[in-house]
Amino acid sequence: MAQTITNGSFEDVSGLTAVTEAYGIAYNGVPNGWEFSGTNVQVLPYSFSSGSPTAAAGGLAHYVEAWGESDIGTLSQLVDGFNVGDSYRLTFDWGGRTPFYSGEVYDFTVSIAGISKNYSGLSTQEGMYTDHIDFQATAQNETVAITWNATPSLPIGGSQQIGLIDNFRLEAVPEPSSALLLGIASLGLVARRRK
Ligand SMILES: [Ca+2]
Repeated sequence: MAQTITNGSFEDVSGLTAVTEAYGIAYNGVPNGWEFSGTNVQVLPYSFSSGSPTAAAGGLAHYVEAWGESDIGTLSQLVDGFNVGDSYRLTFDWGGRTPFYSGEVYDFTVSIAGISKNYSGLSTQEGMYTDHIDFQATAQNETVAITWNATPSLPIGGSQQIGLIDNFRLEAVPEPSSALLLGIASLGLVARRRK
């Protein structure tokens, strides 16, 4: 069965507050299906500014990012339906954005089932990149989370995070042994048909 992340593409902006800013329409508020521990999280169109990245393959219109001075927060979602011990892959698209101010960085961590990946650097890039985390389910429920880390040494009074993320999706990964057995079974079927 499928383990579905609700609104993993951040395309559902219903209920959020649309705010017309200098660079385009931003949607303030916690994205549907998600929880957020901080205060400043936004869903933004890829056209938000000249520095926004080009949408990743698939061309979906919005991504999510958080910003602030400190303790920016964690966006998370509890996902149901895992089989303990089975293997899964969490895939997502991430990127930086051309900074509004010199020296802005991105620094965030994506995690699930006790496995995490950190992304950090100077925000000079405009592209979106696809990465994934392979994990074994440790429970029927697992939390998908992205934490924007505070970086107090930065200008404008502290952190100004512009790390962004989009297109969280999950898939089950067949165990090598299972895949091998399936392969052998298929060969057996083919051999039988040839007789
Ligand atoms: Ca999207």
